[in-house]
Amino acid sequence: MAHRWKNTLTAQDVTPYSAFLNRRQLMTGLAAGGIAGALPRSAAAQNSLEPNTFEEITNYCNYYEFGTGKEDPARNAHRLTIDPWTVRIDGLVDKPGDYSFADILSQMTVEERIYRFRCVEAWSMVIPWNGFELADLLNWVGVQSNAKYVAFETALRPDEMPGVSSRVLDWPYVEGLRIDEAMHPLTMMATGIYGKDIPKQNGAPMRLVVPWKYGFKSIKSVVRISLVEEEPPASWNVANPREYGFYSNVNPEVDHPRWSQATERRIGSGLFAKREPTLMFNGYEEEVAGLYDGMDLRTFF
Ligand SMILES: Nc1nc2c(c(=O)[nH]1)N[C@H]1C(S)=C(S)[C@@H](COP(=O)(O)O)O[C@H]1N2
Ligand SMILES: [Mo]
Repeated sequence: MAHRWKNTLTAQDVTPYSAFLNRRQLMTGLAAGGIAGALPRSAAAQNSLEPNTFEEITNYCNYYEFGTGKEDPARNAHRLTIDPWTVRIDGLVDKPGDYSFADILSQMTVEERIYRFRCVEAWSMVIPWNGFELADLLNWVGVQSNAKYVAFETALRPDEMPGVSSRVLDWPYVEGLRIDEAMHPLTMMATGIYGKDIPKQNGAPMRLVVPWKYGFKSIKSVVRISLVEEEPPASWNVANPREYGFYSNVNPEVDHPRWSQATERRIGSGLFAKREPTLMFNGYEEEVAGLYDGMDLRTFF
């Protein structure tokens, strides 16, 4: 189940470099075939497919409801109360309602997915998420045939979120996907990182993860999911439509008006590390390019 998708990195693909070294040391004493077999692993490690550490993932965050500094969410998000947590699922669905997070979880199969994560600001990480496919949730509530988009909304709690007194964005934070993007098996609702409950600064108790899109599409702490007919508003697109499109697929060939998107800085790679090339659809081209057949990706950026 977890590993149907070639570009879904698995624990085997992203063996930490230290583990690889240990294995290679072990294998050096073995047959030559063993060494050759270990070499591609070296290439993979140098290509930086090892996951970021839990500390990196949970201390370098964007969650503007808790402040615009990268360390503000880690410092402030403890104020968010997540128990109880209710998600309203409404619009063009057979079973609309207010679902508790616990009810949702009890219906879903949680698995590990190690995904590349690329922020529009040109930094990236590799994150071992735990979560379930959004499609499973949507199928459970029953999507009606006229639903064309899915709209998402983050909690808005001025008492708990010091960042919302600033009007950097229109609150609540909202996002949207086309229905085929939402139903794609790579699209998940994350409920954990490294096998632990997802920390509040990363979007507890559940947040969207769309690995082939810029990070801001992956909306945190979701309280509402609506199936709709028209393209829903998306916070960054509303704030600056010239700079942030509705689709926001990772694309090294379409630059942000103020910076290049051709390369990225891997968080944790060190001050003097080389920037890495950004991959089309963040490396998930084989799986998702078909969703955009016939679309001009410069127009629909
Ligand atoms: N509600 C909400 N969701 C959000 C954001 C935000 O400010 N508010 N920031 C987005 C951006 S720009 C990115 S890059 C990712 C960051 O996720 P992470 O902090 O877990 O790495 O969350 C996205 N989801
Ligand atoms: Mo981002």
